[in-house]
Amino acid sequence: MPSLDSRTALIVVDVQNDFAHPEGSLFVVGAEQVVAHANEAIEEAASAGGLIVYTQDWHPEHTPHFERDGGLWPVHCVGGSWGARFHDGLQTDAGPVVQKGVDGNDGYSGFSTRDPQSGERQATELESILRDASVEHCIVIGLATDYCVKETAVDARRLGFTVSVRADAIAAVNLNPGDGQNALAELAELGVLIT
Ligand code: VGL
Ligand code: ZN
Repeated sequence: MPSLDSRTALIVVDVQNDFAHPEGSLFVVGAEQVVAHANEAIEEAASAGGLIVYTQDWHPEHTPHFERDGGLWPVHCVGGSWGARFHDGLQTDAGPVVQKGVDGNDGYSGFSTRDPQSGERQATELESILRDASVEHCIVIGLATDYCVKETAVDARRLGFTVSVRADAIAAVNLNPGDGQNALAELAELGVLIT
């Protein structure tokens, strides 16, 4: 496994109340462990001189992402709401925050968003933050394994980074039983190391 150093970025995906707090609208079972283990990972990355970047799901009140507007999900992570805030237990001062979903764009990856009408993809600032810091390896943790963690890890591979996912610091929505396990299997196929 690549050692953790200044060429490593820890990407902390969407550890926000709606996913990570039991009262959140899209609470992910197992998220309590994720907060604790994410903090450990943040400490480790920080002491090794690695870059830490947080992502936030950040939706408008209405978006085709939400069930009430024709999509899949209950209303969650509406920008500026309690649900969109980081979980209180998370150490949040270790690096920059990249928001996705802003302007009603869809998609799950921290690296890109997708216009729900045209399907057009647009990069977020995540890749340039990593390139500016000469990052080579990404460690992806957070929520949720089967959506934003997976898509962020897939994009990181596609962009040429080596990637690992820390299994103790992720949890899955599991809309269908096994989705989380299947996501990890797909990632392993792409050469993502599950640690
Ligand atoms: C996510 C479902 C909807 C995630 C975001 O962060 O994995 N999942 N929006
Ligand atoms: Zn969302």
